[in-house]
Amino acid sequence: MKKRWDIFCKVVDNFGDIGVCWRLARQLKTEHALDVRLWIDDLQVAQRLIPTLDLAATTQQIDGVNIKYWHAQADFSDAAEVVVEAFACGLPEAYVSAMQLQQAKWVNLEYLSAESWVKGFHAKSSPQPSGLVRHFYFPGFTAATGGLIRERDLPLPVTNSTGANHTYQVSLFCYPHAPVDRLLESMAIGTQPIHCYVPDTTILTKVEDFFGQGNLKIGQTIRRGSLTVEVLPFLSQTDYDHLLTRCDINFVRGEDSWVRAIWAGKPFIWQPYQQEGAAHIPKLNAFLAQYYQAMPFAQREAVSAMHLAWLDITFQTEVWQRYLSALPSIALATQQASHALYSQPSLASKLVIFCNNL
Ligand code: TRH
Repeated sequence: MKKRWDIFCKVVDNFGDIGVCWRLARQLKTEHALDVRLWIDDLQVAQRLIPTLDLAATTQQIDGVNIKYWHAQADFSDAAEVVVEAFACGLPEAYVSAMQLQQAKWVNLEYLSAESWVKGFHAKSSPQPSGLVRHFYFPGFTAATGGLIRERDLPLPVTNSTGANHTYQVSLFCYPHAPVDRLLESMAIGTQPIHCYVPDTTILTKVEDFFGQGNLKIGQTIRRGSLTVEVLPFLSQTDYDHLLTRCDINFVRGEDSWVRAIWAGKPFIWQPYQQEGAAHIPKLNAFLAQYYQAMPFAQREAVSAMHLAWLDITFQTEVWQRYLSALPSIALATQQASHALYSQPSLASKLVIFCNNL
């Protein structure tokens, strides 16, 4: 059993890198009793998800995880037995030398995708000039991949009633190029009352533009037609997870909030991270085909149309209305699909077995 693990996290942009690494670090510590150091190169971004993080401390312990500030002058002389390089972030040269002495096991944690090529690349290895071997670990949705990040004690997702006369609670987290104004307009003109929570992110200006009101404040609510928008602070990761479980519909993006929406088990619309050559479109389609495979055709059509419209500035109100009309059956299918994934071993437990067998 290899006890000492290091995770290296470079915050490239957004919150997904730290979001995934922080979750994984805590699970390795609390569920597998490993000694985990999490190296983070940008404490300021990390602090938004982990509010108790001290920006001035180069070493600190939170939830049992030893968080190290990753900077050029840090001491890299002591390598762990297992090293997780998140998203090909690159390891410091001095640290790789220390890994050679230690004969450390080296795993690169890749991005999540439901595409079929993933199973062919998962667990492949690449010998390095240093004599070390780098292994590729792909998260995924099937037994042939590295699994999905999920806490061991996470309750099974449950569905709220989405019956008539119920105000739908919606959470909205997306990239700023999403057709936010058209979505809000569709919500405002519909007959279904909607309460939309918007955590403070880069889309706030788009919300302000829609209401024609600058400088929306945290905690403020604002109404138009059937729509009420409530501005939330940027939440801690734990509070954000709770928000997703409370809402009837979640708009999520990237990687970590996407997986979290799956575990919340509520209908969700995922906006993939935009990639060069529109590589995010096959990624989206592969996920929809995989996740909703058991869903009746008409509902699958409504879900798929909604996801594609959400990528497009010509977003049509009818697509949103069709989605809402199908919501009770989408909710049921979402819960079933999430339950099916829940029965698979989690990423952290598969990763521990994988690394112990290296
Ligand atoms: O921020 P993201 O767009 O991250 C992305 C993706 O990971 C993408 O694949 C990657 O290439 C790019 O970063 C670099 O979306 P994601 O992955 O959902 O991460 C957001 C994290 O922020 C997630 O852990 C949830 C958390 N969060 C909060 O803690 N509080 C909040 O209020 C909100 C809105 C999010």
